[in-house]
Amino acid sequence: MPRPPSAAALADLQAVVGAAGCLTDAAAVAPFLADHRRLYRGATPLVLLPKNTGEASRLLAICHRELCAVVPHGGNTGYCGGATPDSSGTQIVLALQRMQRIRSIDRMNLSLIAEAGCTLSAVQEAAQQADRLFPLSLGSEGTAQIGGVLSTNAGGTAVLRYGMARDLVFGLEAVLADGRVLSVLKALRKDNTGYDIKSLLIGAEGTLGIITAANLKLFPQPQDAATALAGVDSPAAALALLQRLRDATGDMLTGFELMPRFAVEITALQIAGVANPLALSAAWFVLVELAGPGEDLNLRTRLEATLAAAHEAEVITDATVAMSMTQAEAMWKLRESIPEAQTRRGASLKHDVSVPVSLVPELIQRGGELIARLAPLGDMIAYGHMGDGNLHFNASLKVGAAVAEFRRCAPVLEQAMFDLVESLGGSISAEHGIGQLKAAEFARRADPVEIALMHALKRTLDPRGILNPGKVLLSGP
Ligand code: 2HG
Ligand code: ZN
Repeated sequence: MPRPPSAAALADLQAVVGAAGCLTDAAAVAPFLADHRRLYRGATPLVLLPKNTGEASRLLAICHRELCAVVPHGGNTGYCGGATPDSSGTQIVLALQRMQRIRSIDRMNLSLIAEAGCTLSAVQEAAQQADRLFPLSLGSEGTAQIGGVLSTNAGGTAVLRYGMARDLVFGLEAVLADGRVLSVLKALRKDNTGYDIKSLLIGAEGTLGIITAANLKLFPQPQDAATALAGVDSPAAALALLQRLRDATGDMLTGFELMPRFAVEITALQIAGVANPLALSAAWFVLVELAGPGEDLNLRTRLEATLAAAHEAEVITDATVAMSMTQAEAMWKLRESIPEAQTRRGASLKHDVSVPVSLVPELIQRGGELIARLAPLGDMIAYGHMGDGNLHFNASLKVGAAVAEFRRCAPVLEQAMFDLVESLGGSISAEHGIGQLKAAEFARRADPVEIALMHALKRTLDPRGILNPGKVLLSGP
């Protein structure tokens, strides 16, 4: 069991990184103590900022020897409190933000080695400069760091075509609980040797080791892209549109994002510069993106033809196809600003869930009924990555309604929502992970054998339970 760090242990840790590598001043430490959604507030004696893997390794060796708990910290854009220390004031924060080198890019092999503190945008830009694509894309990509993105196995808006973070990794470098450095950074498309250890660390939210660098998969830059906003009457119609687009465009379909009219309205109202597509008078909107080599037919023509046929068949009510990059960017800005608009509008209850794609309409129907019944002070705002079967099934407090009363509905609504999702064969956490937010529900609902195996792995990789205690697994090793 971890214990409060002694003054001598703190001094040893500070000596490894020097004055430039640690923060103790209250104002400097404050940003590391609250999570992005302001659900949690913790305390720490020290924030450590190692500048390389060697320093991170020495820090972990000390923490292991001294039984100090360590909370790894990236860009702090997570939704589940995974990077926030507890309130005991004994957990050390280890932030990777100074490790932001792109170590190498291999255009021929389509690979790039980035350190954990690189922002996702920095990785995308480095790939782009080499005329390659790193496809993972999130609203918070300017702030999210690659170490956190991999530790949480982040998803985002291009999963449909390219997969989640775990699918985009050749190899990893990580510091283990005792300070040993695991270095499996090879960029091989085929390497069929032994257990897939790197995949265990991805998505483990820093509970099995701390990712310090990764060798990432790149792709050729698409030569052509097309973006459109389509209006549909119902989620079932959106599903029919998805089917048509898949049939007509195969894996050129890179994005399929569903937004209710209400989400579009509040975003156009709250966020400056967001294009208002409300000339389309639909109940639901779908943001569609195609990308690919565009050899025979340009993709915009192909998208227009598919949408025209869908309109003819009364699957969609209307559509706008972006005629320029600026218009396409405006459509994405609308979609990606929804979380920010929700925050500005007031309190919200959020559920990041997934079901088989074919069941999304049923999820929306039944989930909407749950919100109306169990959280009547909220408006349903279910939106997101419909192509992946992943919706952010949220409720936003109605204007002028009582926030405390609304928040009191959260536990009952969450139980009902998770029961519904499970009855549909879905997941209670599609892309945001477990962190501390869902650790109890995960422990309660997961297959007991799976939980036992996770504890066995935790005992092996972190026998003293110093790595991110209380996250993912409710109790220690
Ligand atoms: C998104 O897809 C994020 O925009 C945020 O995952 C989801 O606000 C949310 O619930
Ligand atoms: Zn999302």
